[in-house]
Amino acid sequence: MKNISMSALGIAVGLVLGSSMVSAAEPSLSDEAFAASKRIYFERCAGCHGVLRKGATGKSLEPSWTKKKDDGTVEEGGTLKLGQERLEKIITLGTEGGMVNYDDILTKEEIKNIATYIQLEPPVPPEWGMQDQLASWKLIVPPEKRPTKQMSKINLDNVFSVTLRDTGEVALIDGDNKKVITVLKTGYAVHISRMSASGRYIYVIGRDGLTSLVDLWMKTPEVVATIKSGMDARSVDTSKFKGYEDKYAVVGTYWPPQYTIYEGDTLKPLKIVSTRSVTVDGEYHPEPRVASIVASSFKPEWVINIKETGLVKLVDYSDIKNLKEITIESSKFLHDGGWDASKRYFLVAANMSNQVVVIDAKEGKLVAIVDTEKKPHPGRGANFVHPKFGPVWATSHLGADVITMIGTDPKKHPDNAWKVVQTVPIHGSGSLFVKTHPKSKNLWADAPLNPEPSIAQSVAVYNIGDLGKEGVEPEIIDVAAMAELPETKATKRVVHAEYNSTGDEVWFSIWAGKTDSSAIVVIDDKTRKVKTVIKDPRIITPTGKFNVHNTQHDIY
Ligand code: DHE
Repeated sequence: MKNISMSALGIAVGLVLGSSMVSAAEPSLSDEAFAASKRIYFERCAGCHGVLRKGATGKSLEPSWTKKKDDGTVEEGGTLKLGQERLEKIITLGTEGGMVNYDDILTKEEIKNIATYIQLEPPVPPEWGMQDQLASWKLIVPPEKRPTKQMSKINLDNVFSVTLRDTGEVALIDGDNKKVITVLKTGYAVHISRMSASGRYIYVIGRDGLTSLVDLWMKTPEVVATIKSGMDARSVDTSKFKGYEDKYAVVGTYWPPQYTIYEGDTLKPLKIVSTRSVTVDGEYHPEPRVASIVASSFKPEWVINIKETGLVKLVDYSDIKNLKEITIESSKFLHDGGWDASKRYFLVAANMSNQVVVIDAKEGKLVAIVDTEKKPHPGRGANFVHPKFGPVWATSHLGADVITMIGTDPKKHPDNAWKVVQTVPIHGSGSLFVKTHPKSKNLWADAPLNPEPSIAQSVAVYNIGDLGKEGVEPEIIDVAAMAELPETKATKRVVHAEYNSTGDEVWFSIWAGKTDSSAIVVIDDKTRKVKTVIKDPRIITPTGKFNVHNTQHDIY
């Protein structure tokens, strides 16, 4: 069994020179442990810390910060100054800053090995170009063999595509009768589902970069095409502008750092564009990952947010051969975001800068960079009319126990536009998603990454009509208890609210352990009481839920 170590040569030299302390301090792993840790790092850590470990939502984990120096002391001047023991502790227990505890996810041995692994130089994954993509492309049912009209009687508008995080699947659930229509194999730890402009196709992106195209018109919806867009991905969207409906899809990858444009109904790759470039600070970055993507309704354009560089790209898809990109300088570590209610302004969290960036999709320029509390994390955010400040967009925070509201109406409420008009307390930090619906009077927020189980298992709900009053407090609802699931070791994190198409029900996922049976809790939005608990042995680790109508029309 060969050992992989940081500097085998250095150790040999050290031994020859008689400095045995060097070899004692040098982290090393067997080939097997290295390969297993590499997989765990990719599945659990790379999303926040980056494949090259330069840091983004998570801190830099390059050996200069993680590894003790050869004399056994820790690096000075950095924020981490770690070493094996402290790394193991952090991975086991998590941190206040939003890193989850892994003691109920990984074994002690895995934690020990991953702590060692991140003190070794990161292996660089291969590139993934056109030839690789074409070789991975599977057109399972070509367009001419697909139905020409909807073959089932399902109310497609109210279907939910539900991520089953740890099984590499999505469940399609009929929102009318709450029955699972089908469970489809997709990529590993699917991240999001997005709809084509017509509402016929669902595009599902796996963390492993596998893009799957689902045709809802079939009697039982099926995956009709797949392609491996890269090794690591989070975002996908489609061409939604008039005249381009269902024509193109675009997938952004974390690795390689690039986006790819596809034929909308086949996933045939048409063009790959690298996002490697210089950051807003003027430094070259080798891994600027594609975070959120949205489709403009003003122009044939996608808004593509590049995390590490802090650049927002407005990509004109009207002429793919002569592709035009507008590059907007904003703020670093762009992550998730959504449209304001008018769909003219896109608000995106620059989460590690504690800011929200506002882009005007009509004028194609930066409008504002709004300072907020620590680590805003909106999902797509929530739009509603505030009783005092007019139209606002709200976000919750990973790093602060508040909800932030930003004014979004520069015409009628110019004094409030692009300012934080109010913050209200939430039951804890570690919140990921807020949600409302144009027909609802409620604003909901989860807190699944809070280290305290009673907080992670509950949600906060606000009366929108009361937000103008002094001392607003939310109602806290223990949604995990509503599911009446058996006791488990893992926290039953309640995550991601999504409304049904008529806006009178709100759905929450119970994100439990990967072998625990789980559920989706459907709450009556008016009474805030449980309406149905969707249980099915196939529902394992449900997280994101995407209602066809709301996703198709960007309603949130
Ligand atoms: Fe997400 C959206 C990245 C962890 C559930 N997540 C997004 C988006 C990005 C992103 C860039 C925006 C996509 C878009 O709109 O085009 N997420 C990341 C990460 O890098 C991170 C922090 C770490 C990782 O390894 O992936 C991460 N995300 C998670 C989770 O652990 C969550 C809670 C559970 C899960 O399923 O993996 C999770 N992310 C989601 C969901 C959305 C999302 C449900 C879509 C929200 C929406 O309403 O649109």
